Amino acid sequence: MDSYLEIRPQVMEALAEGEPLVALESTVISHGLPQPRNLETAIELEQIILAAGAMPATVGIIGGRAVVGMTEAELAVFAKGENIEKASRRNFASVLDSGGMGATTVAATMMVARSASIDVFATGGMGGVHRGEALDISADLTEFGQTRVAVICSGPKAVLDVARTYEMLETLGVPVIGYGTTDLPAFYSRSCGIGLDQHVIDAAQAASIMAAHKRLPAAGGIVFANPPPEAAAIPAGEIEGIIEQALIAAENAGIRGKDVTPYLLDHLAEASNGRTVETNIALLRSNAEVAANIAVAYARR
Ligand code: PSU
Ligand code: MN
Repeated sequence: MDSYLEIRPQVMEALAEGEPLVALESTVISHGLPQPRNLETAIELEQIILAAGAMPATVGIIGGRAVVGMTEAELAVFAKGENIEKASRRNFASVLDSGGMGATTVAATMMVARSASIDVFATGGMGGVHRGEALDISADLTEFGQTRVAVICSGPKAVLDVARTYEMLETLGVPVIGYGTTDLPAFYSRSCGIGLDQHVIDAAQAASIMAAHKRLPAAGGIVFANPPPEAAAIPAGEIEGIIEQALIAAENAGIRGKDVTPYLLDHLAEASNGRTVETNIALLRSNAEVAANIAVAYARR
């Protein structure tokens, strides 16, 4: 096994037995959700995956290795967020080399999941093409183009240019497959007005497409787009106003690079009196459960 990985025993065992596994990222813990909801959620997502019959493996960089299967104590340290670098592919080696801690983004977690032979990964919303002129495009997209992991998420984050993100995914050859929907969800919203021409109705069908996809040369990632639960979703029209305010605030504060997404999520949480946080958690839970079901169906094949 690649030496940059530290695969924990319970994950190693599940891999050896051919049991279903679901990877989880740690940027959402350290930089995406406020305390103490972030730690509660990180623990709960693992419980949901276990209850659905799969092994959870939260990924983070600790002491020069990419840990696959963080402990609860480690999750608690990441939830505190002190000295936890947001690590994507571009700065992964620096964080490893520093010997410090790094919270892995979608891109970095996909890379680690592939190295560890984990085929399924659950998160909230993916990164993508940011609005405006800055040519700020998340490395999540290029990772999807090259790394074969099925990622269950609720579409691109609503703060992005969702239409351009979808076009970019098409260019990169990434299947974007609605899970029980024919509309592209946009994180907080069940629909953003973009229709999907590929969809599945259940986990077995998702696993079947994954198996076909694996047969292709240089197969990259797959997006399974699972809309947020009806009760927690916020209609796009209702959230757009505060997103625009958040973008203006970020611009005025001179926020750039990897700080943009955490800043925007934080701003939305405050401006909505915590409503976006509850939606984010509800969709994370749902995505974890769907991911576990897909992992179980895939492992059965
Ligand atoms: N999903 C969430 N909350 C988050 C993220 C995803 O519900 O905070 C994180 C992911 O780790 C994703 C990152 O990779 O936001 C995107 O950051 P950027 O736009 O800087 O690539
Ligand atoms: Mn960026």
